Amino acid sequence: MAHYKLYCVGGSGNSFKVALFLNCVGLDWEPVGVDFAGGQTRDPAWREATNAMGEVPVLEVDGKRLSQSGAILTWLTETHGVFGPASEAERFETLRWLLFDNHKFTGNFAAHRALHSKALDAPPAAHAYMRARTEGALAIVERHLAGRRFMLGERPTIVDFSLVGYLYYPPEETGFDLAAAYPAIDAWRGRLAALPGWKPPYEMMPVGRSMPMRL
Ligand SMILES: N[C@@H](CCC(=O)N[C@@H](CS)C(=O)NCC(=O)O)C(=O)O
Repeated sequence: MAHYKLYCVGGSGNSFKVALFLNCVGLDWEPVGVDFAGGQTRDPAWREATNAMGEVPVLEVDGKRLSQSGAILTWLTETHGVFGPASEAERFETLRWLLFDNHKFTGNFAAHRALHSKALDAPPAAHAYMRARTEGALAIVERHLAGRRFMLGERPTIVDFSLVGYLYYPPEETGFDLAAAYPAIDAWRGRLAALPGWKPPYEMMPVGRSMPMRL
C-alpha cells in the first residue's frame, strides 16, 4: 500500500496541484478515484469519513485525512523540505499567492471552465461575468511572470504548483487558449511541465468520474 493516498478525480485541477507535488518529489503515492459526477462528495457518509467540506483533494497519510490543496501543499513542503519558501519574505509571498489563487485565479478559472464546458447550465450574463473575472486574474499573473521564471523568482515552489493546477486542461474544455493569448503564462507552464515527474492531469490521475468536461 502506498504511503500517501490522494482522493481525487482526473478533471480536478485542485487535486492535480497536490498530485504534481507528490510525483515531482518522487513520493510513494496512489490516486484513489472519487465519483464526483455521481455526487460522491455530497454523500453525508463520504463527508463524515473523508472530508466534511465535501471536496477533493484529500490526502490520506498515517491515518490522517488532510484537505484544502493550499494547506496540503504547505504541509507537504514543510514535511519534505522541498519546493518551499526560503525566507520570511518568501513565506509571506507564498501565503499571499496561495490565497489569491484559491480566491481569484483557480477560483474563477475553474468556475468559468464549468460554465464553458456546459457541465453547468448558466445564463449568458453569468458566463460573461465569470469570463471577465477569469481574464482579470490571468492578466495579473501574466504581468507578474513577465521577466520571472517562476512565481517567486528563479526556482519552482508550491505557489507554482497551486496556480498552474488548471492550466494543462485543453482549450476546448477551459475556453482559454493560453498559448495564443498569455505568452508569459504559456512559457511558465512549459517550464513546470519540464520538471521530472510532470504528467498531464488525466494521465496523472486516471481515476474517478468527472462531470462531462469535454463535449
Ligand atoms: N479550495 C479547495 C477547492 C477544492 C474544490 O473546489 N474541489 C472541487 C473539485 S476540483 C470539489 O471537490 N468540489 C465539490 C463541490 O463543490 O461539491 C482546494 O484547493 O482544495
